[in-house]
Amino acid sequence: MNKQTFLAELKSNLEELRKEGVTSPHVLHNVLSETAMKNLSGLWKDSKKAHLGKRRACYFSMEFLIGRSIFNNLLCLGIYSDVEKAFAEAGFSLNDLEAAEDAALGNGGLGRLAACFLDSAATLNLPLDGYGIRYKYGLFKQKIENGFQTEEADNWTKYGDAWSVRHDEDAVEINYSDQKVLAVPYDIPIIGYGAKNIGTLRLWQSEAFEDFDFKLFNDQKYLEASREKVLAEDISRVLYPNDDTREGKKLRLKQQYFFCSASLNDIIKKHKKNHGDIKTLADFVTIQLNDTHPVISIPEIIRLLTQNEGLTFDEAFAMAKKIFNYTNHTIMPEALEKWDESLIKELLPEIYDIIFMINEEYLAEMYRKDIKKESIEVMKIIKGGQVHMANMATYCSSYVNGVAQIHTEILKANTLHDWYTVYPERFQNKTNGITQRRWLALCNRELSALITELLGNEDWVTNLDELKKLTGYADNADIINRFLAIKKTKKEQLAKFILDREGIKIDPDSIFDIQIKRLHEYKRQLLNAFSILWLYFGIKDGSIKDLAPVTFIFGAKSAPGYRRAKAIIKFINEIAAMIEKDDEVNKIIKVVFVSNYNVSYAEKLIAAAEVSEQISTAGTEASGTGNMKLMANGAVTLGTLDGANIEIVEEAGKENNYIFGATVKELEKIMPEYCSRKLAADNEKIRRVIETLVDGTFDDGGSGDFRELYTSLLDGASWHEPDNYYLLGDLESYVEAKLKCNSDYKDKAAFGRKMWLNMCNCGKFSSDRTIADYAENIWKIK
Ligand code: 26Q
Repeated sequence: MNKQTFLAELKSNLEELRKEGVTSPHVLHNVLSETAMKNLSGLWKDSKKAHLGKRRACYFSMEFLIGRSIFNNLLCLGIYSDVEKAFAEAGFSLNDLEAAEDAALGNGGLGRLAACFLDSAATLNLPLDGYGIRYKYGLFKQKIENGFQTEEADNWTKYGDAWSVRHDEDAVEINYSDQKVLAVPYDIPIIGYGAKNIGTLRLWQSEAFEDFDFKLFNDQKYLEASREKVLAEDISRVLYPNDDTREGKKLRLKQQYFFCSASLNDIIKKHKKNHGDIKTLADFVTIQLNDTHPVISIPEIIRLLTQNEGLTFDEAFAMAKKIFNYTNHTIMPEALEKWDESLIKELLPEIYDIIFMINEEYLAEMYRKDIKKESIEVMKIIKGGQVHMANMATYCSSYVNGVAQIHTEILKANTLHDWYTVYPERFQNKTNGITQRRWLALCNRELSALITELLGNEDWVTNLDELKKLTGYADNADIINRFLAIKKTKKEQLAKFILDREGIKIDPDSIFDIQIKRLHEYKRQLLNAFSILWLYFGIKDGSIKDLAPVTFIFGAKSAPGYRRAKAIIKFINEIAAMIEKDDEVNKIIKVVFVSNYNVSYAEKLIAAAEVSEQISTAGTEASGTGNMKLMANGAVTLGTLDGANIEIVEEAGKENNYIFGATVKELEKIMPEYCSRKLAADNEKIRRVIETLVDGTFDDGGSGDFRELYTSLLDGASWHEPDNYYLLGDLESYVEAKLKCNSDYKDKAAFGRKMWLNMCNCGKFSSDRTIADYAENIWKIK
């Protein structure tokens, strides 16, 4: 892209707007984005051609949580400051474009990871393209009303979608047993840093063949006239808001098949056009399955290759095994995706037949290999009337990977143990990563400037290991003071934002202790809440003195139907209100639950954080990626030895972080005999804290939900043991670590040193490293 041409065009467009008296940030956003899109179209075309000409990788994912594109794209195009200046000169402010919507086409970690991966691949100049769904409504917008979460639809394209290009010429017909729809692709450019390569995210939208039945309309049957259209558009209407597998809904399966079938048709068509022979498909294309959500691709590619391309089943199956790889993102066996056989049979009869054949193939192979009966049963693809997607994925993939060392070890030892015994060579680890472009360079421009100044160049933006070279400044008081001053600036910016958005005033001189992630029992936001109550009671009874003022910030969305998670949000808000009213405590502790936590909010929270709460029960969080973003911005981790936390403290030093709680190994011993009731009976402080759920301290709006939380901790429920995430067991050691952290904070230089060293040692957690590893050891692309 020619910077001069672009800027000249932008300036003239802005001048026009100025003359017309336009002030709408949406109009400004669209004009800027459209000008950029026009100027990068040449490079994009070239990149697309280059990707199709060689071996390439395709990332299949139900979710791409890209967030707001505008600022990131300006950064990657190298025109951020120029545009900022052009805006100012025309009497506008670039900051106003924060009104632009986030594209929240994902739930959380898995979706954001997909977005970081595309960014890294584009920057590394690797041929990787994303395929997913263009949901009309992304993840719901959250409001907090009277302490309760409420949901609203997220109509993210309301003011247009300047970063997408529709490609009607590539529309694909998708067939279900009783319905036929059109999949229309919209392409989003993924701009590599420095704009030398542009990747493509292709999102499919579902449409009817005929918008409208005129005959019915003329008969005054208005609703029926639009029936086909509504039913077709239902398929890509909304992102499912659960980030676990509770829903076995037909529409979700239709979504999965919809984008998999469309993408595979597209890939096959492009391959034939560029390379002629279908038989070389596996030489030119490799597909990464982001969890089991796109695993229906496996039977679908076999269907396409046998029905349309004349391959035999054996040939097609062999090809599929070469093409696909599967990433697992969850340890918990109960979360592994299964579909009722009857549902697949009813909706996609041909696909069902192919799955059946794959299962037969599986059985034959296991008999040949003389695998023992019980093992064969465990790994079966079809059993108990259901299709087990993780089994199909593992059986039909070249490589299977977990997303952090410990997670991969647990997969091999438990979740996919039998598979590991049969195919050990298939298993790899790919510890997750995050892109430092968005999560440091963009969200913390002040810290970026300091880093660049000290290193003398910007190389770290594409090589995060460079930050290690700054280790020596840890004992340099001037530099640490500058670093802390920047942190203070980011805290002030966040405080202002929270005041505007939530109407809540927070003190930038207090410790910013932050837990931001989806709301889940295993992530233990409730444990954090209990620890705050522990501090509260400690201050009240005088046992805790001299606490450094601290602000606990939560950001989390609960799945709309997840009752306990919603109860936890209300509980946290009740605690916040109680403390706020207490003049003895409210100068020392403040609790804020921010509303509608999303990518853009994350950028602000992460840059301002000092303590990163990563407190999942050991063995439950596959990796976590927020932990990495917070580390890169200099927050210390207060966490368990779970997921990537283990690797984080390996890199940054245990002495620079606050680790507590039972380990995976310890829990294996503890859990079978664990009795939360006895623990509560023996420990007065634990009892004091959990009794607040039932003693009338707090109001759950008469729902009985707080009592239900209480019961789940002490008595369990039909589907789980009491306190199965070990909140009460870890509570005391957690509070200890929190208090230690709080007391350490008072020594500004020493604490600043810890924070600095976390930043310096975050290099491993760049998604550039992760993607280079996938490219070399799984995709074999260059
Ligand atoms: C499946 C079927 C039906 C409805 C919903 C779902 C569904 C949707 C989203 C299941 C799972 C998810 C998302 C899972 C997720 O985000 N996992 C996280 O992945 C991150 C990236 O690897 C890890 O860092 C986190 O540890 C993991 O929790």
